[in-house]
Amino acid sequence: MSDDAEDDIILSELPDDELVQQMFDDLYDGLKEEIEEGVNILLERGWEPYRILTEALVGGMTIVGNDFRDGILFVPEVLLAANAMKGGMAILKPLLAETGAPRVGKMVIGTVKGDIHDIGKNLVSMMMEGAGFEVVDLGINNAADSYLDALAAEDADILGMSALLTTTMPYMKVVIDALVEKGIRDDYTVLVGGAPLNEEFGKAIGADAYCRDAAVAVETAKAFMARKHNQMAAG
Ligand code: B1M
Repeated sequence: MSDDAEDDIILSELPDDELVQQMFDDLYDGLKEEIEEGVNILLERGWEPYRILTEALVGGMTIVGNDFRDGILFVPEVLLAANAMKGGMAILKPLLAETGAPRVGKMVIGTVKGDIHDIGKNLVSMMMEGAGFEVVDLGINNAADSYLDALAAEDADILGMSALLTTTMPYMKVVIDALVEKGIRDDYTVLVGGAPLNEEFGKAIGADAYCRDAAVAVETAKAFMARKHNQMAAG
């Protein structure tokens, strides 16, 4: 599309389906302001924040991911797309957290050492907060000590780890082994996630569960907390 044609598009005049398609294009092009505008328009039209997140933002990022994989997009473009996505997520974050749910548990989460991908982790944090969990986000590139120190300092229930690279996912086992070594493995529920992981890997490294996406992370965390409360009630 020519620049002129691009200039002519008025997002607020597009019907929902075309607006979402346009947001896919804008995310692809790393246009943060347009993404923020699109999110606000969908909110004004009554879309639930979670629907905007999954259908417009994650949907758009999937296209970016595929073209990155296929060598059509490169790191600088993907960084711009990630930045645009973060702009949209920042608007949705307080709305997702606005449920007024009571505190159900506390989670420490971070991306593992050597890995700087944080979009998925941030999404998990947002969804967990939205479901009433208190979340301590350690950011990216975390060594085992960083997780262990935070778990102790925060009196957390859950450890969440994210890895997006096949080269960094084995580090999750290093962290779990460090918990075992300190004799505190059973004090925490360990949940792991990230695109290259699967159920089998989660089991093999000794995690309590692998979470395919943020929604599964919330459901799994809730289930583990319910079990913990039942055990405590049973004495
Ligand atoms: Co990177 N990168 N990247 N990258 N990147 C991938 C992961 C890759 C699959 C792309 C590809 O080739 N197809 C590939 C990995 C290949 C492999 O390991 N087999 C790859 C590569 C190779 C690299 C570099 C090495 C590229 C280079 O420099 N040559 C480099 C590594 C840097 C490093 O970490 N040391 C790199 C860099 C980058 C950017 C900086 C440009 C950028 C990251 C920006 C940022 O995060 N701030 C980036 C991006 C954006 C991607 C892709 C395109 C998108 C990732 C993403 O954000 N997805 C990605 C391709 C892809 O995954 N299709 C790719 C959207 C997000 C919502 O999904 O993160 O899967 P995801 O999170 C989901 C679930 O996985 C789950 O829930 C989330 C929400 O539903 N989940 C959890 C995730 N963490 C969880 C934790 C939990 C629970 C669930 O705990 C409880």
